[in-house]
Amino acid sequence: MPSPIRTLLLLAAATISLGQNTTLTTTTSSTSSSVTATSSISCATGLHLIVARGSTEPKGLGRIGVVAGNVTQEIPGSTVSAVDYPATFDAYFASVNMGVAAMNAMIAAYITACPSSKIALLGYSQGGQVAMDVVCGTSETLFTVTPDLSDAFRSNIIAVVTFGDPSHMVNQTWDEGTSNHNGIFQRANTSACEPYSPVIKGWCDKGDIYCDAGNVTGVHGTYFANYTDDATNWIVSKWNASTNSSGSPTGTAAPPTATNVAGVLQPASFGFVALLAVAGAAFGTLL
Ligand SMILES: *[C@@H]1O[C@H](CO)[C@@H](O)[C@H](O)[C@H]1NC(C)=O
Ligand SMILES: *[C@@H]1O[C@H](CO)[C@@H](O)[C@H](O)[C@H]1NC(C)=O
Ligand SMILES: *[C@@H]1O[C@H](CO)[C@@H](O)[C@H](O)[C@H]1NC(C)=O
Ligand SMILES: *[C@@H]1O[C@H](CO)[C@@H](O)[C@H](O)[C@H]1NC(C)=O
Ligand SMILES: *[C@@H]1O[C@H](CO)[C@@H](O)[C@H](O)[C@H]1NC(C)=O
Ligand SMILES: *[C@@H]1O[C@H](CO)[C@@H](O)[C@H](O)[C@H]1NC(C)=O
Ligand SMILES: *[C@@H]1O[C@H](CO)[C@@H](O)[C@H](O)[C@H]1NC(C)=O
Ligand SMILES: CC(=O)N[C@H]1CO[C@H](CO)[C@@H](O)[C@@H]1O
Repeated sequence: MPSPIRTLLLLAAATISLGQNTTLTTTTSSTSSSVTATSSISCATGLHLIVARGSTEPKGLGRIGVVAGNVTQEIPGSTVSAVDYPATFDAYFASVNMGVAAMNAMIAAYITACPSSKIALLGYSQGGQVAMDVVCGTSETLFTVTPDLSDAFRSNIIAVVTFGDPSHMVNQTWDEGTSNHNGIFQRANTSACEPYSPVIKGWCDKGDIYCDAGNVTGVHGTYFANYTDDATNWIVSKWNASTNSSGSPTGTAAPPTATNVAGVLQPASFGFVALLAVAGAAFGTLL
């Protein structure tokens, strides 16, 4: 079980090796221009996927976008949105909080616009922690506590998929992969995950530095080659199951347009995000 000190050292080492800025300014300012987009949501006739990339990946879907892309090949009329958040190693705690706020806002906005929509949440690494924090609430040590996802949205969420989530806990019903250790930011309270257990799958392999608190450097990057098809098929099977019982979500749906397919950023609640950034900056500067 890694101590908080070991965890801090790990993150500090990662920060130094990447030579990253430790200020939050540049990462927050880039999110401040898209507030108007809420009214432009058009409801997918297929599945809507909300994707959170891993630490240090360029803005957009990141590597786990391959899973989202493959799902859209299988489910016609599906759309994909990227969570617009810093995804930095430095100021990791603040970054996760901003990701949680942004993903929560995207879910709320989308379901408000499209009440019968079916949604999948995907995340790699830090993005996996974001997705699980959104669903379960944030309970990990050192992180700002956040509430679990509103029950009002539960029936819309048909799949939650993570690769290499640092908040991974062993022996959960949703665990996939070969890991038998908790992650470096192990979740303190999984109670609120339980109602979602049939729709969560988290892949974590033995030795992964983050989700398994392991020491095998390459493992964290192997999920895409090893599990993309498993994850894709599982999401499609959940979609199939959801459409079989309740009928395809149509209603207010408009045909997906080029502007809401892969990579387009959805609005978040930036005032809230800014507050969280201030709260999290204290941790960031420690690193
Ligand atoms: C830090 O950010 C500043 C301003 O964006 C940039 O000019 C500088 O190159 C960055 N430094 C590193 C190490 O990334
Ligand atoms: C997980 O389950 C295995 C098998 O029951 C058990 O040996 C192990 O101690 C458990 N690990 C934790 C962290 O609870
Ligand atoms: C864990 O979370 C549940 C649901 O959010 C809550 O009712 C419970 O009090 C929490 N347990 C602890 C030990 O904080
Ligand atoms: C890596 O982890 C394994 C299992 O936890 C341990 O047996 C091994 O000694 C570790 N190796 C190093 C170099 O720390
Ligand atoms: C994942 O794939 C790599 C090769 O890319 C392989 O070495 C490794 O054993 C695989 N891991 C699992 C758990 O199957
Ligand atoms: C999902 O349903 C489609 C259409 O019935 C079917 O072709 C496909 O094999 C199903 N996929 C999975 C993974 O269940
Ligand atoms: C719907 O359910 C029926 C009966 O359970 C099954 O035969 C069929 O394959 C399902 N269709 C899809 C698209 O999953
Ligand atoms: C099974 C399948 O369709 N896999 C595809 C997933 O997406 C990648 C990247 O677009 C393709 O290379 C795979 O063939």
